[in-house]
Amino acid sequence: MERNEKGEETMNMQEKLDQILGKEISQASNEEIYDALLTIVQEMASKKERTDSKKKLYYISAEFLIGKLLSNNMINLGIYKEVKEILEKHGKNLSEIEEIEPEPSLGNGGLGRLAACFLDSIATLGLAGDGVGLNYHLGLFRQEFKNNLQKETPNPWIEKKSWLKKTDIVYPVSFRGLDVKARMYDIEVTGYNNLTNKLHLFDLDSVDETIVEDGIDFDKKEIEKNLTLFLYPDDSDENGRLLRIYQQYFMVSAGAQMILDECVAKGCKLYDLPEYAVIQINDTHPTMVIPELIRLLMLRGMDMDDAVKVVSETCAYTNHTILAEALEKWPVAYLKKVVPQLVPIIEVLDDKVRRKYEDESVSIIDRNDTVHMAHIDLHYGFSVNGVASLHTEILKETELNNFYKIYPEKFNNKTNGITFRRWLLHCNPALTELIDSLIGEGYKKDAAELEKLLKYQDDEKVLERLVKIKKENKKALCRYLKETQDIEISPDTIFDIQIKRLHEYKRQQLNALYIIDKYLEIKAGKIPAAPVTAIFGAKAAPAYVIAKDIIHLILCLQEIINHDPDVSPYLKVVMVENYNVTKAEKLIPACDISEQISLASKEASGTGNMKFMLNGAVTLGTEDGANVEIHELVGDDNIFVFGASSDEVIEHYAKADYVSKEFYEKNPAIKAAVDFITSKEVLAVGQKENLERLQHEIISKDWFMTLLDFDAYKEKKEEALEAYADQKAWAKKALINIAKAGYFSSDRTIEEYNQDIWKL
Ligand code: F58
Repeated sequence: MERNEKGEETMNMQEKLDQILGKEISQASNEEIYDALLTIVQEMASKKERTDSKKKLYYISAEFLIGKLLSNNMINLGIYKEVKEILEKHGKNLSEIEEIEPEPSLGNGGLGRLAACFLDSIATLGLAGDGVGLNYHLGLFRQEFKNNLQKETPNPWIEKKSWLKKTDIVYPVSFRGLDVKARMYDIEVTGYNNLTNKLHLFDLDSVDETIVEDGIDFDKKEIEKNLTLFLYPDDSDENGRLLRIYQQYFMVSAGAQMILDECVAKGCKLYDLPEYAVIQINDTHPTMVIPELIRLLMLRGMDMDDAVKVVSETCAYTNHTILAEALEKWPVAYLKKVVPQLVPIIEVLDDKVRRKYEDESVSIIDRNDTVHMAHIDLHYGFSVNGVASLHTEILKETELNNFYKIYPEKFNNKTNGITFRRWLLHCNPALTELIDSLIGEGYKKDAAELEKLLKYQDDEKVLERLVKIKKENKKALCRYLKETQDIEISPDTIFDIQIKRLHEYKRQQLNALYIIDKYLEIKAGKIPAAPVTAIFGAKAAPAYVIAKDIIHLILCLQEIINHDPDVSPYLKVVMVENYNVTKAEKLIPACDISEQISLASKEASGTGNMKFMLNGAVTLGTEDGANVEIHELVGDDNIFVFGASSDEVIEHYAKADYVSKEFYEKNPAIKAAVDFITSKEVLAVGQKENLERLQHEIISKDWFMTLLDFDAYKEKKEEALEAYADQKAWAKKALINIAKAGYFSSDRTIEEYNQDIWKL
């Protein structure tokens, strides 16, 4: 026994583990040890629970892509090393125990992962801020590959013993003709050496997983049984779209009631709500919180004008996209079917706008009786931010220019960030150790200190160690891919990685066309100097046909190329199945070239680009999103930039003068690559319908201008591959990237949110 500051006897870690296990660690199974650690961590985290300060942030989001929690929580609680050593002493391996934890399936992509990084930084900075979201039982779908196609299956992740804590807190939520109860579950969010915040996830007791059959199909009308089954249920039919409104309203109504309760308990008189709460609306999915809060305040006796004012001073909005199709719009008729109580409020909000501004384009309800959700946020929130400099500029100057002219003071930029606890300390312990040994540990709290590494940029020993660490991480990835997908790749090849949601604007198809071009060259006898392994990871939205066709093409290329003895020594293709946070943690530390090749102007920020940089990969990218800021930080010599600029792209759209067919017809390499999509080689392993559809799309439409950038991409990629040959020069680039990554710590981002928006 040890003694604490008060002189009381306390158990040390080993004793705690022994006690919970009721047996020797060496005699316990990995599952038992995982359960015991979960108990210990939860107990420690609860003891660090924050007592609320007057003002608190509520980060409302449809997604929280939190990843596995055990190791991260242990790192943040400062017990990771100790536990690892105790386990090792008893013949147990922490990474095997980590495998047991299911990854919570509560997110889709960058938006959800950003929310998770933010929760970590908010807690780490000691700010009072909780997350509010939904507890999806089957999460986003699980991706499986069959016959070179993506198949979706449910992704159940909630086990008997988990990080979720069921609470007794329940709020009534009413839909048209249906009253339900929202139960709150909590996940504790540990800060690094700091107190614990909470992620509140609402759920419905009556949800029934057994109604799901045949992949991810279920009766979309059985709201009581399906409400929190899936994140982003298929919205290609009306019932699917209505279900999304049910989900959104369920989340914001329960969230709003919780916020009001918490504030009132602290003495808030409702008129002073902005002094007690600030609500950050993560994209438009939680936008209904604005009319819902107005409604709730009116129910509590406030008149509408006051309620509008109070809510407008409480809510702030983050925009994550300029893609028009991603900006949510709901027909008034749908809202009437699900949440008729909000319709009169939204109509008044629209009316107020119309009285003030003649410009039809800023109205909330348009001529087709459709509600533009972002417009509610823009008029009735006090802040709107983009997520990277370029993105915010485009919002101001182009996409939301009409709003910017009305409310210039509301617009601000918050360049995204990532938590270094997960994306360096946890996922790359070897690199962390090297950095610790060179510059100390101060960078863990103040990421800007990473710049101290710059003084080692010509230190051969340091550069050699960097190369060695990368090689070991690549070997670990090779073992993992062999175990999980029976794929064999060599750590002696260049690992070129593109992992992100599958979307045409992100242009995985550009990478695929490059691979085809390379394949054809090798077949024609042009042997490349350096062998490359092209690695992809991506899920396509189940109803997004072309995205699924692109996955199909990549899987076909994987089968053809990896089995071709002429080509596979120089080129291999890997499509990682069911890409998620856990897989990202293994892929990113092993990467040499980070593919960030979206069509300029379309990627709001990107955050994978930052994770790769921090782990010593060099970016091959367009001047898009946060790539622009990476470029500015590392300088021309330490990034490979190509392609049309965002101004050029925006001009092409304005003039509608991009014709992909001209590129296809005039450029023989492009023609050969595009033709290959329906060649006999590919048709032998693929589906004609899918491949022809994709090919036709590229030749006749190519909305995201893949062919426009093909030559520039190929040239830059060759340059990068050649540069890799000089290992010392490459390691220097890697080191400079790591040293300059400090700016992208989400601690910096959160400090900015707090200073400019939340003011906690
Ligand atoms: C992402 N958005 C942006 N949306 O694409 C990325 O550039 C940015 O770095 C990130 O947000 C964080 O700001 C994103 O992940 C989605 O997943 C949508 C959710 C709703 C359905 C359509 C996709």
